[in-house]
Amino acid sequence: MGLWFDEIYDDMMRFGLRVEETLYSATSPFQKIDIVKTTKHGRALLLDELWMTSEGDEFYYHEMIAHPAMTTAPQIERVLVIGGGDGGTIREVLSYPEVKECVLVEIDGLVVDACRKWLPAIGTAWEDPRLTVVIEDAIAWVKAPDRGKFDVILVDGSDPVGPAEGLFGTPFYEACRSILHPHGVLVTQSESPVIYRETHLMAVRRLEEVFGNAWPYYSVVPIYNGGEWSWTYASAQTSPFDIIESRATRAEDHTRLYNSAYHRGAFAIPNRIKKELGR
Ligand code: SPD
Repeated sequence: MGLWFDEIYDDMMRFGLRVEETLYSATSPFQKIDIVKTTKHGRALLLDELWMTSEGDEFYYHEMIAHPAMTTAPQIERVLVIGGGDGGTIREVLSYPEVKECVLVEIDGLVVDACRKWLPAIGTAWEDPRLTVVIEDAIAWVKAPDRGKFDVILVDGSDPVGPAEGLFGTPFYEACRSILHPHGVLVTQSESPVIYRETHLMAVRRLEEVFGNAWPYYSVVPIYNGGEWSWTYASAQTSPFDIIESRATRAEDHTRLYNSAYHRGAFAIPNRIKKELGR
């Protein structure tokens, strides 16, 4: 049988991968961090025993958190990434030459150190001179008075238990709005519409209240329990349907999933969610 690692959901459902070896294991003040070598997906990161990303499937998540905002925001000079300590989201952001500054605010420095060492195939942009890495609690960081305004904010947190819980709260969304240009776009990972439906709906409703508009969108992430995953796009003035085709076409030079047709399709809301959101 060998060694398997299972992420167990609510004592009812599990998603497992065969693991050949544990490469790194530590407990930070915030969480348990493991990097393992899986047979199917190569090296993978777990936080508090939940799958976060893997070399083999990471593009499903990182392309979809980054490109819908990056191809529609009118300006993409200043980008803030919250969480994202594995480096996959900043890699996609920094693939745009229009980006002049990208700030990554991650609460757990140990995650960044471990991923830089053990997941270099995912984090290929750590040395980009446009990047500033800040190890701080983003919930406090976004509230400080001197942050300036951003064009895009991407919230790449873990599940809303432990350190990431506040990343789903209205006060955090309000603080993000205050440091986003009115034309700016915020995208947050908004959980599985299959197994965390209530959390998903709550995030969409809160973002809609704060920004006036919120569009959930959907795709798959093979290593996440439930399979189907969601992100939510919020902006006071910008629509996710106004794709700047020249940017999308350039992104497609390297993307494995994302293209502008996929982007449009991802914003189709499944009926069960549509009804719950009253749309
Ligand atoms: N259930 C896992 C949710 C994790 C979302 N963030 C993943 C981090 C990848 N950069």
